[in-house]
Amino acid sequence: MSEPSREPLRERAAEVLWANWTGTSTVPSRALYPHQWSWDSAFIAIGLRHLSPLRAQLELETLLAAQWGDGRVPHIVFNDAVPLGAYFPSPDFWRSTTAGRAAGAPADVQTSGIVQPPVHALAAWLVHRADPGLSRARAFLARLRPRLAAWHRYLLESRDAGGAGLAAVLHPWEQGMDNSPCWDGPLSRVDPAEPGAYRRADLAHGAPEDRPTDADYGRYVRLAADYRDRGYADVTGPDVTAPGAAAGAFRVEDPAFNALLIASEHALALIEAELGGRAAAARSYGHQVRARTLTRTLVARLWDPGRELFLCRDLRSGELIGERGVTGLIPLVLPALPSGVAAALMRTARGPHFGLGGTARLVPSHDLTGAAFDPRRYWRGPAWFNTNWLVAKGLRLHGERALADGLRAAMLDAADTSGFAEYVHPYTGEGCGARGFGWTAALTLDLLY
Ligand code: 2M8
Repeated sequence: MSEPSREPLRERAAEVLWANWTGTSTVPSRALYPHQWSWDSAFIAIGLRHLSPLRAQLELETLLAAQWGDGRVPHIVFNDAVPLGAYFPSPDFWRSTTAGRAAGAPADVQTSGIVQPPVHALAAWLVHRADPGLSRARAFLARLRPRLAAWHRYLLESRDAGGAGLAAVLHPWEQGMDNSPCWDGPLSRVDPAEPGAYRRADLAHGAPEDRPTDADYGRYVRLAADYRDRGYADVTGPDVTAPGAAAGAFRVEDPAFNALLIASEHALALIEAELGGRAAAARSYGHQVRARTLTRTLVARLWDPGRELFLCRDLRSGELIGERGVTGLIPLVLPALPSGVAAALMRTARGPHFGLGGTARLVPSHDLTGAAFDPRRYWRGPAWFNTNWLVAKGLRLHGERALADGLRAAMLDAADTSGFAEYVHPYTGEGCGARGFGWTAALTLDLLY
């Protein structure tokens, strides 16, 4: 789309990405998040490909070089040039090079031991398409393909805690919407770590009322420490509710996490087809079949026809969680979604809970009418650019062009006026959290190309 009036915005978005580039990857924010984050990198690569396809390839290569032997892609790859105290939990908390050895953590780079949503194969495919010649010359897809396949295998086998075929998350940081009200129930079972046992580096850079509470943080730390102390061993099968099983304290099947896995399975099918040959053609077909099967499983496990929204399933209780989070709209990105489900989701997006095209400027992270809604506090209400980009993509896919165009324009305006804020107030568009934020700038660029 040629929009001369948006040219200054494009230039400023590019400046943010150049400023956040470290030489091998991009930080979400120099101040608040000074390392490489997994799903941030995938979204950043999707925007960066328009400026430098080479850097976009390097971004994903750097992340996947830190993959563990069991296939997991860590949620943080630490930059050892950054002082330990700059971010908590720092590498000495995760101890990946010692506690993670059984799972095959790399010895030459420090990482966390948990994961984030698998947007990577989707990003790799989009990065390839930005410059197929460069991609082929560097064997970009050929080198990434086995790593992406191992990553998905890890999620579909080692993380199938519910036994139904979907991947489970073991920590709110894994799903990425850290303090979403969807987690309040499952988190209430977790005993918080002692407040004196750690120091919240995030509060040096973010307003406390925009960040998760101390009560939440104590529980995040406890869950992560328990997982670390088990050597990051994953437990699947029916014993997750065993008494005293700290391993099972937080186990949730999440719609966005699984929808992104399915979208990435579709992308892996395209990657295999691009690589060519008989074996790749067979693998491509396998990914297509799996994506369709997983879409059916997602609907069977997490669709709530009454609320017309996908919900999270608490595997500890076995029940669906009644909170309406933006996670429940993200399956709109799936091409094989039954048309009735897609139509219902679009009604929900426009309705009172998310207010799209009506009361809200951007899709909020949580139900506008819910008791837990808070327009400033992180993932409990503010609008985020990655989720809005996904919803806009889904609306377009399912034929809602006018609504998608309106959302795109609102995202560009909010990115512009907020200085590429980490998240914004869903009614006013006022910026919150960090500025010059990586995926905000990257996805702005993607909308402009
Ligand atoms: C936020 O999460 C980190 C922990 O991973 C934090 O709060 O310190 C979330 O918004 C997450 O989705 C995001 O990937 C990360 C870095 O932008 O920040």
